[in-house]
Amino acid sequence: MMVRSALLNVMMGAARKAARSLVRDYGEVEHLQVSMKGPADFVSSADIRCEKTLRAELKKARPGFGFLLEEGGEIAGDDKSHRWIIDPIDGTTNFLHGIPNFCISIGLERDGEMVAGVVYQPLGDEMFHAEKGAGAFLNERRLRVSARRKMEECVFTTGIPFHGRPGHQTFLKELTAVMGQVAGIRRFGSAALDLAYVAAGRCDGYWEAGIKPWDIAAGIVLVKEAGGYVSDYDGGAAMLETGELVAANDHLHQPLLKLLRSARG
Ligand code: LIP
Repeated sequence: MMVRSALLNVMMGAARKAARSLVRDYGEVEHLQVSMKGPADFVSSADIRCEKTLRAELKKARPGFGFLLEEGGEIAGDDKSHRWIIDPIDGTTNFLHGIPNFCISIGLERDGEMVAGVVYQPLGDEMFHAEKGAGAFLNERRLRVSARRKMEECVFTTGIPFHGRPGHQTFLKELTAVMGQVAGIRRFGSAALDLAYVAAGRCDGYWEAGIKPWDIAAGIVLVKEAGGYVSDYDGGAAMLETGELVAANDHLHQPLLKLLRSARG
């Protein structure tokens, strides 16, 4: 019988509550107020509403914890050890185009280490959750990363830079280096769900550069607690700082890292 900590219950409760308005907004996406944060970088009234609910629920449960919010920015708390890292809608471009691949992502950082993560895909009611030392789960089912060892049997996910984003040429070199070695590459449009799918063994690995801490904070805990490896492009642990991340099982992590490094020269 799986016993969930009070902390995870708080995080999952906040995600479910915020998802109610999110699913409603998704049904009326064409009527949403949308503004641009930068080239092809959207924020909608749905992002703001969802983030407000998450913040209120988590503040009520843990008043002293700080926040790093995609829309609201950094908010210091009295408790300097704990910080929520939140993306109200990861996959915003999908959401605004009516593409049903988006989620709520809540990560908890303790003294600089990610220790708990929730990624909730509301349309499919898929609640991915993990806590340091307690394993990773999809709803009630325990998760393990895939056991595949051969690149040619693997499906990897990644993020493709777009209008206004840097790194197009570097990404094309990475893609060229990887695509000839594997069974498939997918671009789903949500880093948090990409990491959840690696934790669930649906995909065998994921890599991306130019991502934000709130896109990956929760997913890092999911992959680690499902027995996978996560690093930055140098093989270190500075994913949140560098915005570069490579995740896979222990057979594939180093070979994928090597391919990316050879491509980047
Ligand atoms: C998205 C990430 C995705 C990345 C997109 C964007 P958002 O986050 O999840 O992996 O490729 O450029 O950053 O903007 O939907 O929260």
